[in-house]
Amino acid sequence: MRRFFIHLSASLLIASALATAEQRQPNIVLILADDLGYGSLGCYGNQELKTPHIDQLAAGGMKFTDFHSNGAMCTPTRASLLTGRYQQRCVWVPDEELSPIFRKQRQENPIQRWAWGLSTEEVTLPALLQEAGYHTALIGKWHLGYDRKFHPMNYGFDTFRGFIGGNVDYHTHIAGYGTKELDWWQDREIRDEQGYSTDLLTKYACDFIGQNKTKPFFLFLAHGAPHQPWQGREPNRKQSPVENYREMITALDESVGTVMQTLRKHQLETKTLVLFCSDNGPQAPRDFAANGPLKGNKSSLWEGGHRVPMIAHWPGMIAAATSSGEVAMTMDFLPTFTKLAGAKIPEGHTIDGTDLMPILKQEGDINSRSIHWKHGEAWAVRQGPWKLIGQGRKTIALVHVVDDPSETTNHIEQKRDLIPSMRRLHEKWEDEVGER
Ligand SMILES: [Ca+2]
Repeated sequence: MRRFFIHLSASLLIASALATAEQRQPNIVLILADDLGYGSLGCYGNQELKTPHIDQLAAGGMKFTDFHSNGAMCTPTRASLLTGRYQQRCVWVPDEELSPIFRKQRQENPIQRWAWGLSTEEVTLPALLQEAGYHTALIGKWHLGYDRKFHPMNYGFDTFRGFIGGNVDYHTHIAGYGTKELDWWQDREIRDEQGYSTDLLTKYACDFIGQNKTKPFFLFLAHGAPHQPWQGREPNRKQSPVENYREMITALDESVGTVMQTLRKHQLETKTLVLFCSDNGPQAPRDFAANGPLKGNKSSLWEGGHRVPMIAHWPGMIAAATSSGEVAMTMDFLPTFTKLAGAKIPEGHTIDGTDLMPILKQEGDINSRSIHWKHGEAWAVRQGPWKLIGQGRKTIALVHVVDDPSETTNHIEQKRDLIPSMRRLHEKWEDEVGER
């Protein structure tokens, strides 16, 4: 009998140690939509489109109403996501250093060929999680360098399915610009296959979850949808751009539903933090209300360029049906995920983002910091409810983006006293990240 109890308590100890380990290292699923606007989902007020699966995710988790992409375009945001730093602080390697083959391709087809890559010296989220024992996958879009030396598996991803460039044809998987070659990868090999890319990526994401159900994993599902070209599931069906666009968002919504169903099937829902967000504001057909009340679209530093949907879901850890007005940014993912994983950021290495778990658990706030954007000559700084927007040396607008998210009232005259300190804050930031 005594032996039985000893055995039992030892088992309990092991079980509780395992439970703690599981809790310490939750799975992380990050689903990134491409060019999805703030107003393009049912749960963010879209009237014409049904997105039941994403809405369900929002109803069971925390829906952010003041979340921002670091950039107003794809590549900058992705760099900040992977590094936890302002993309302006990251090291970028120019094309002069690219391989001779790539340089030759570029000479032959210079139009729109992207000429930079994120340095492999950067400390990246997948590499940190990999070191902490996670199995890591990028399923979807990369867009941080075309050359093979910028291949995602050189940055800490154990596996890669998807495309390197900014977009592909959803049916043929031919690169949208650049070489016009097939851009569809299985790890380090280019391989063609049949299928609609959103659905293929969903399948690979679910396969990866199934293969890794007993160990911690990081799944970065970086959908191409609803980035151009606007193509529905049937390659030969005649539809308007808006009809295609709606179908792309439906496929994206179904992808979220299928991923969640797969997590439930493997009983991983309570062991997995799921985040859904977009990399920048919309580029959408003119007749589609992509941005709700916001002004501006992709590439703009009005709210429409960078305020994006963000939903965090984790039953048991994040209370259901809550909504957060906290100001957060893409670069916050790295510190959040690495802390959850128990991963170690090298000593002395600068991270700009902030751990979001206190917000997700409703135990703290981070609104005292200022956050910054720069897009060409355009710049913006957010401090509390105020956002100052400028172009070069010129100050263009001061807006109260909490009361007036549509940015209809410019307070540049009435609130003149706020401007010098905000400008100084932004200049200090520019000096710090090396943007001036
Ligand atoms: Ca994008």
